[in-house]
Amino acid sequence: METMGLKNSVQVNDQVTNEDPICLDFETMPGAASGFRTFSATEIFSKSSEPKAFFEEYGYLVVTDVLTSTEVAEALDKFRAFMAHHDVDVTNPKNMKCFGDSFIGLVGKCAAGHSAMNWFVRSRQAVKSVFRMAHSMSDDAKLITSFDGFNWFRNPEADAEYQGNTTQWFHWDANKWADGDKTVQGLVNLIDCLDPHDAGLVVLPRSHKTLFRKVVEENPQHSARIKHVGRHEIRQIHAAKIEERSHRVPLPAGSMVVWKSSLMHCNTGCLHRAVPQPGQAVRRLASYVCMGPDPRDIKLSEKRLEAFHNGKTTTHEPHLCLTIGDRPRDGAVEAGVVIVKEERLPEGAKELL
Ligand SMILES: O=C(O)CCC(=O)C(=O)O
Ligand SMILES: [Fe+2]
Repeated sequence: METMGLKNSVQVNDQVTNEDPICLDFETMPGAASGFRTFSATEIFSKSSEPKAFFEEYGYLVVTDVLTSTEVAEALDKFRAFMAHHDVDVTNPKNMKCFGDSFIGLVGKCAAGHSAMNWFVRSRQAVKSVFRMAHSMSDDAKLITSFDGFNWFRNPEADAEYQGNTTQWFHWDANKWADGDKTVQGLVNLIDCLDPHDAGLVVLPRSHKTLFRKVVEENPQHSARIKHVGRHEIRQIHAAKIEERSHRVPLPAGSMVVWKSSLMHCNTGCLHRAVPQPGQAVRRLASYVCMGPDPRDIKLSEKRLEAFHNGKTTTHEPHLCLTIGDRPRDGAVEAGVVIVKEERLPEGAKELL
């Protein structure tokens, strides 16, 4: 694999000072320009070893063409229907209510994790194949999905309150030290986000090998979610370097990005400097996807089925099934905007339960 001339070893400075308790040599992390490469769904299906090598080295991977343009259009229709059911007309840039978190764009409420859009997206063959590759799983090993929600950003021109850059929330989603390297999360992007100032995921490449490992080493007793350490200590101490060496991942519609939950990341909304797209009400739509091997634990299966039937959105941890968000609103099931019955699942979805 092309290593882009980067040093492979992680260099750690031995001198601990109060200002820099982590003491990492950031020079071992590539900046925005280096390291960025995309792969196609065809390369995943052909079982090329390069995508996996890239993923292990940088902690994330972009795969294009996981959805065809027809599938993207179908997912967008399902999104419009879901939002219309909650009185948000996403075709009207001048009259769009906030729905979900306006700062980071995340939607977990109203059974977003069981929206017809999310179930449609997560049951695509290419999406499942990317997770099999990431977890080194054979084609016949059972994958389970989490019930993640989605993310949308409105056009900043349509929203005077909108803050734009949200890159202050770098974090890890890894739940426990030991789980850090195991969990793989991702998203499928449904609207082109190619302009350098468009909304999107921001990653700190290779930080799963550097920052994450160092924090685990230095906090062996830590049992809370790692994201809290990421938020309050490292992120502040190294803010300037993290900003400088992180990069926003440009994505065309129908592409997907997967990353290790031990990779430091955040997202950004669409900046005011982005090329205006007159009439385009929604500037980002990403369906979160997250799958892993089935640990074959009966208690977990029961918990997951209960979350499914109650329309609970979950965090990006299928093996833990931590629920967030509330139940579907009245009429959502009848209107077909959420799926909380096994017989309503799209083809290829039931096997993920
Ligand atoms: O919206 C994104 O690109 C990523 C948000 C995030 O941090 C996550 O889903 O874990
Ligand atoms: Fe995250």
